[in-house]
Amino acid sequence: MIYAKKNVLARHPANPIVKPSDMPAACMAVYNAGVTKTPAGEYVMASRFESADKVQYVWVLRSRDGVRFAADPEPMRFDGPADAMKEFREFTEVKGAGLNAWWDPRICPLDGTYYLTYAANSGHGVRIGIARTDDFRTATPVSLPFPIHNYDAVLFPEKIKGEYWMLHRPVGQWGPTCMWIASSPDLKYWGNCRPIAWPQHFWEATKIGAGSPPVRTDKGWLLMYHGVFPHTNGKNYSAGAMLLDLEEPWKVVARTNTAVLFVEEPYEMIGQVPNVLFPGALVVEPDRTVKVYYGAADFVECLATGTLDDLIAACFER
Ligand code: BMA
Repeated sequence: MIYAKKNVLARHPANPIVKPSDMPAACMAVYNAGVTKTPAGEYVMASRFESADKVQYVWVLRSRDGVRFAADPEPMRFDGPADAMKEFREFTEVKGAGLNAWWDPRICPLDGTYYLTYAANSGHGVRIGIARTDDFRTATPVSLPFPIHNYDAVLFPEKIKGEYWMLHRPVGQWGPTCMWIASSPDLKYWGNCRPIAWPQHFWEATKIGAGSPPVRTDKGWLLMYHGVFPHTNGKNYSAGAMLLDLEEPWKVVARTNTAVLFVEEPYEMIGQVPNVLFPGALVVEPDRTVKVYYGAADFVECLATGTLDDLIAACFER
């Protein structure tokens, strides 16, 4: 198909808005962040920070305008009850290497506090972790919902039908790698697992996965997701948007035919992993403008802006 030129989302002129030199410690890369706007109007970014020895941390940055972020002096700490910490260490440290391997945090406001979902690697393979934080300085491990080969998890910001809900992304073995949903009474024990969205278009042919936690709109739960195309020289990541039914979130209401953001700028092409545009947060402002935060080339963090109405309209465009 040939599509008209349009800018559903426009890159911010200050891009990349966070880069390794902005961090207060030696940094190989800072990217794939989750972002939330607090009721007090502060933007909090939980970034994936890679130290000079390639260990992964979550490092928080804060902002008054959603564009200029200042990093906390130290990375986020994990602390909590001994049994939760034991389990957390068991699945975020690579045996022998002691690697602190938890990354790609997404932030979801829920139950008056904040939950982080992240990918955890212990050397067994990647699995999902959930942690809770009130201050974004210390996080308490909550659970590690599924076994390995599952990540790109985002929580819904409210209970639906009395349960917590989460999108997740098991790696397909005999079928396509697609987005699944699950529900839980307590954020620890998860069930009702079912696939809900598959790759449909060339730009997302290899796999799709949730990007931002869903945001309630009058047309459904709106979220950003990533789609991957298998070029000869490596994977190419783009961003699309999707609407899920408010009451039955396993039903896709509409999704973008085309990518709404795809690799165009040098900072998306040149980095640790070229041609990666990885959305992790969607912030809707009171004036119905939106901020979409995305990691670029597994190296820096970027921002694109637009309007809620354009993003929703793009989901329905055929
Ligand atoms: C995925 C994740 C992301 C990363 C992407 C591109 O599998 O590990 O963190 O941005 O690959 O390298």
